[in-house]
Amino acid sequence: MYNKNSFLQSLVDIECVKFGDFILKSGQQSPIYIDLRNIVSYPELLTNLAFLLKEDINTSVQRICGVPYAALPIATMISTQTGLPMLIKRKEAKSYGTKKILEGIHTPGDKVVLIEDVITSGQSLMETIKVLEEEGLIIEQILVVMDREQGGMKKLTDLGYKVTALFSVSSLIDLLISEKKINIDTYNEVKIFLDSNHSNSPVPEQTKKYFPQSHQHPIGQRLLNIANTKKSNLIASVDLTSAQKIIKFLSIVGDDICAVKLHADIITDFSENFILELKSLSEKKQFLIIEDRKFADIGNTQLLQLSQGIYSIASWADMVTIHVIAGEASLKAIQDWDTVNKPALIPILEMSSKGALTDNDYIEKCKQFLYNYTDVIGAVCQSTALKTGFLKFTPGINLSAKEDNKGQNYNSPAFAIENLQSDFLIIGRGLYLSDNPKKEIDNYLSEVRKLDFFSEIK
Ligand code: S5P
Repeated sequence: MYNKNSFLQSLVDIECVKFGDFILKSGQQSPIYIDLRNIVSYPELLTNLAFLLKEDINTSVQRICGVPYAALPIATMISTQTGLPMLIKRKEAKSYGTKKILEGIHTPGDKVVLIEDVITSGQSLMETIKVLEEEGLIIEQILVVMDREQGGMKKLTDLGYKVTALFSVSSLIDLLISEKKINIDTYNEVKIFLDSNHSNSPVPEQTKKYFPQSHQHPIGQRLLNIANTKKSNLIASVDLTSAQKIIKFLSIVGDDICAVKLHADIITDFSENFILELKSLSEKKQFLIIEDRKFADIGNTQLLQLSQGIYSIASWADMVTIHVIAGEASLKAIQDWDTVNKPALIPILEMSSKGALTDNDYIEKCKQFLYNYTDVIGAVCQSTALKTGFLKFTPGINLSAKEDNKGQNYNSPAFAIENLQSDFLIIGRGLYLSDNPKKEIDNYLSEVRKLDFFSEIK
């Protein structure tokens, strides 16, 4: 009854979607025009749309809010169908009375689903998000009716929001050509228009992801071998502060992880003895060691931080993280360092936390030189795509939490592998705070193994 395809076709019938030569609000010329506002004149269609959208709403959501104005009637309809209380964001605050900008009952911490009709750059959504977040509300998910595929989805995903679209312009024209509702010339014109606007590359296609098999760097290759043998791409981020507790935790989960990630500087009783024990356990249980030092300094200082001081990182870590904020020369200094004990480098390209400053511009600048350095085996990132042969490490992974109360954002293992195309999943509190880490790591592993991630040779 509520069918996506017939809904799309109706949009053309009622001229919410038109083909021709149009000038968009941005001044840009476009062969396709999309304006869903007229849906309000077709109550049955509006009911259908609400039905299609509500299917995707998470059970954790407590409030619903539409981006003004076009999505207000859609949100209202969903609210009445689901019983989810609604919030209305005004375009501007009232100049009298309460001066409220957000109407409806809410308390800080409430989880909200945002509804938007058409997403282009994501600007209107960002304005609504800002108001809601300033009120202490949590944007649990964002549902969009139509993605114009002009960068908005990617922008929001990069910022850590969970955003999904019911339709994209590509899926719309694919359907219309197959139903012979548009001709091949119109189809091609829209395709060309979309391609030329894809510079902001949308969220990666949900192509099936397989775990990589080979790597140019010996440490990268060892990591892949361990992961392939264990069928585990899990990296335990053990942010515990006691050496003894770290060792105890690793003796429990060591068989099921391919690497451990540490912050040596938070260990209150860090010692040479701890490193000896850690090394011996890593050999016995077969996992590698990452020191999450996140260097961010000039080349000379970084070399000192790697080789000297109480941590003497280069003498025990297989891999180390590094921000390349100081520029290419800081990376080159490590690459040029001629020593036997040199950890492989994992630059931080994109951070998982809310409001991270690692925007597209920064990431692209880093990518311009990263790939030239053989010590670099991959990068820490979220939605950013990496060149083939570079390993993608993704933190902010948790099976149950969506965020912490300090800015961290979480995705599930399946989402990271399928949507972010991650190779390795970094899990911290989701594991080490668990009452039963052995059982919990099995839960993570079974979600990963369900995906057939390790079953095929690429
Ligand atoms: O963007 C990042 C990069 C890193 S390395 N976001 C992160 O959370 N991390 C690290 O991953 C962070 O320092 C912590 O050690 C771990 C995530 O821990 P969790 O407890 O939030 O899972």
